[in-house]
Amino acid sequence: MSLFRADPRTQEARPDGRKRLPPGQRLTDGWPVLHYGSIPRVDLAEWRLQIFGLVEREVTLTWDEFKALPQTSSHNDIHCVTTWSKFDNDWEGVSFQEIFKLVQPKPEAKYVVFHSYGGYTTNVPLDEIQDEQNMLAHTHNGEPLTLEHGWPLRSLVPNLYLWKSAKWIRGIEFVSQDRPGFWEMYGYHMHGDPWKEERYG
Ligand SMILES: Nc1nc2c(c(=O)[nH]1)N[C@H]1C(S)=C(S)[C@@H](COP(=O)(O)O)O[C@H]1N2
Ligand SMILES: [Mo]
Repeated sequence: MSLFRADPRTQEARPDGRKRLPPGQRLTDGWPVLHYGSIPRVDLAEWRLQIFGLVEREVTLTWDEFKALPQTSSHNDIHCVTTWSKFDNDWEGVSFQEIFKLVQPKPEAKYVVFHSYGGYTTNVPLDEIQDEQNMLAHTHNGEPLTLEHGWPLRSLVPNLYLWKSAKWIRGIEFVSQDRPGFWEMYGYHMHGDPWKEERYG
């Protein structure tokens, strides 16, 4: 049986007018697990989120401090560069807007680099994460993230290919110049817009 099937939702338009299913993508019902290397295990008591670089106030949060920040939810679709898309995900977590309030990015900050436990990194333009649906997510469809999907916390940038959404996040660095992360150094696109098929290069 195929993971993929015809679904009328793939023909829908987004509020921004773009087709809901980006070019070259197929819809899946499951949720494939993709990452490089092994799953890092972190004790919540030791877990830290470090927010640093070009900000007025560098901040390191414990898990309790993170959970005490205002929480938000979002509903969106995710798109993996290996061509699967998963529609109608419900996420809960903290929006990047809250993080910006906390640390106050300096005007010269133009990009962020996400750092994960285990060493993974990925780069995203700051402009790209302004919207409310971009967040640090701990809950998916009402359940805490499973270990393989990034427990306890992942970043979520659903308008870019999913490699830009770092699982097991431990740091957010604000930088002025774009800097390739893990897959970007291996030839993945610096930006990664699924509607422009910015897969590689
Ligand atoms: N820390 C970390 N985050 C990561 C990766 C990784 O290797 N390590 N892989 C990325 C890639 S290539 C994809 S497609 C998505 C997959 O997320 P999922 O396993 O929850 O579907 O995670 C992204 N985030
Ligand atoms: Mo990926």
